[in-house]
Amino acid sequence: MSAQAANSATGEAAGAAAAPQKPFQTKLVLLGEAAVGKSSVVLRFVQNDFQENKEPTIGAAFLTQKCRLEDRLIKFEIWDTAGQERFHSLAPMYYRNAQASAVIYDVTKASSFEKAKSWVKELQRQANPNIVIALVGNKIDLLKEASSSSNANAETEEEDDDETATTTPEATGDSLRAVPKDEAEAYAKEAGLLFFETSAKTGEGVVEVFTEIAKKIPIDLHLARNAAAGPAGGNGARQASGGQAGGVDLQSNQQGNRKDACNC
Ligand SMILES: Nc1nc2c(ncn2[C@@H]2O[C@H](COP(=O)(O)OP(=O)(O)O)[C@@H](O)[C@H]2O)c(=O)[nH]1
Ligand SMILES: [Mg+2]
Repeated sequence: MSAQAANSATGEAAGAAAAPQKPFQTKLVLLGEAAVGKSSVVLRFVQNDFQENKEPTIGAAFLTQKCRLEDRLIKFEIWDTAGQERFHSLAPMYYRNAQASAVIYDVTKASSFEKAKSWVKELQRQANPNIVIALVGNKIDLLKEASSSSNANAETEEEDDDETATTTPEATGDSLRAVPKDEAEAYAKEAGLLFFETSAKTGEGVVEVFTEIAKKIPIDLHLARNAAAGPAGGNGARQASGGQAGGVDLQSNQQGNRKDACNC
């Protein structure tokens, strides 16, 4: 394995007082063009942090995060792959036994959406047939930024009513958006994918991606398979849950006091 299994951040610090339920382990692989924010989305999910100039991932990085979904404890084992083409041939190693995948693109970059679609095709052809795939358009904070700064510009540009200069996409409110949400959503629906838009920078939508993936993974099917393959791991044990129905309640990194499905 030439993969760099570094960056081994684990989200398992807390929870010593919790009942010793063995979590259901689920392998999730992140795919997408370089620089769309794969590592940043995971960093937001696992450590609730964001780095403005994140260094590119080499090979792949491995991180874990535990979540509670209703009465189930789920441990995401996340493989964050490098997006560069030269690492493409390593990808099957990461998605081969994955139960879930988040395929990420940058909403301001059309080519990254095309690349996301090609990852989806590859997964649908070659990955586990039950794999849960989420399509994730990241960096939506840039749209909001652009829209507020271009509103300010709009007034000064009004008198300059020439067709060539001011009708560029950059001059409009939704300027930076290169992938229309409804187009991506329609594609996701047709291809049977979950769909989200996120900002790793602000955190918007990130927890929902993992919550909805966790809900969609056919845990009982996987448990039945595991049981058939060997002694059961005790995943069926019940545990007192602090999580809301249908939500994911992370077991660690509890910063902040968010009211949605997850505390991270
Ligand atoms: N504005 C903004 N920048 C982001 C976001 N996510 C990632 N970035 C930036 O995009 C660059 C690439 O991010 P990275 O996570 O390394 O992308 P990766 O190659 O797909 O893993 C970095 O400079 C990040 O700070 C986001 O949601 N919003
Ligand atoms: Mg990366």
